[in-house]
Amino acid sequence: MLLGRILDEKFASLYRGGKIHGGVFIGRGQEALSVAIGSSLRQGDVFAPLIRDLAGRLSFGEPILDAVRNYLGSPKGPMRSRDGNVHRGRPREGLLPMISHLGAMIPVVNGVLMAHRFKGLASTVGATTIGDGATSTGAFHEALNQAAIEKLPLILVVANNQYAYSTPTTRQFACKSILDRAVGYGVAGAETDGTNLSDCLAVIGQAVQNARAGNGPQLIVASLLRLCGHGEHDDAGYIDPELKQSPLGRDCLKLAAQKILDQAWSDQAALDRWQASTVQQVEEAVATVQREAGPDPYQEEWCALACDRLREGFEDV
Ligand SMILES: Cc1ncc(C[n+]2csc(CCOP(=O)(O)OP(=O)(O)O)c2C)c(N)n1
Ligand SMILES: [Mg+2]
Repeated sequence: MLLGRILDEKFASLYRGGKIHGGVFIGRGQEALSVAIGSSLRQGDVFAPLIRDLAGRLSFGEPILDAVRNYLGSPKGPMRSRDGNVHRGRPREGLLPMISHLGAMIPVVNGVLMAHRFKGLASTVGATTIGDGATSTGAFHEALNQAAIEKLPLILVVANNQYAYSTPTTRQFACKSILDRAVGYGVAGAETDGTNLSDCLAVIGQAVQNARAGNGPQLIVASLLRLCGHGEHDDAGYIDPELKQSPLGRDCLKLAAQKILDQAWSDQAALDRWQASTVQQVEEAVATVQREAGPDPYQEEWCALACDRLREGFEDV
């Protein structure tokens, strides 16, 4: 969580300094939920993160350098300078590169899970996240229905952060809770407090266990508030001040730190050391990438690292 927060803040700062072109999208306030997904999965599982999932990516095993190289346009990055922010991944390691069209990652995860089934790979699961706004897309409905019919081991986590851009949830759906939709599709559903790490770990851990045991798709709805703009270009001035003061507006990172102190699992001095060493880790990664040469279009073979197989003349031996 700490690494995700500090790295996100570094990207925001580089963006403000004009060092990152395009958009920067951060997950401030959503780290507990995201980390709970990444750390509940294991090798062989599939994770399809969304824009606010840097913390989840890191806990699933994405190297810090992948994120930094992608944002700073290094040709050593997973997408070789073609993408400037979040559409990166390592498909062979189960980390799927993000498609921006909302809802589109769910059928992709379904497809991978079907392929696992055809190959006879047992007990792997696939998890993906989606925002409250994106639950209204056609892709979401079609894919959840497909997963339900095929009884796929899909864990679909909805981060209900109360807004889609500036549109509040009252303008997005008329049902009381997004969880009501689980009933309509015949899938299991559970709610979690997205600001509370322990709760997220318990609920998502259980959902992963259920999916792995063959109980079909699991819909998790987490309530929280986006503690930042949609992207770093957005000052989020439209967010209701009452929501900020409500329990939804609590900072999951501060709550987790407080719990560590309350339970006497560690002390403030240790938390301060973690903070300092994480800042150092991030600064070193950024310095490393800033020393790397930029892309050279004349030397480039124009093939993404992820898809050798699509290259003309590629032979699978
Ligand atoms: C199908 C589709 N429609 C519109 C967009 C543009 N868009 C990108 S993010 C976003 C808002 C998403 O809100 P939500 O799903 O609540 O996620 P959040 O940003 O709050 O995490 C929109 C409308 C898109 N990427 N895909
Ligand atoms: Mg939202």
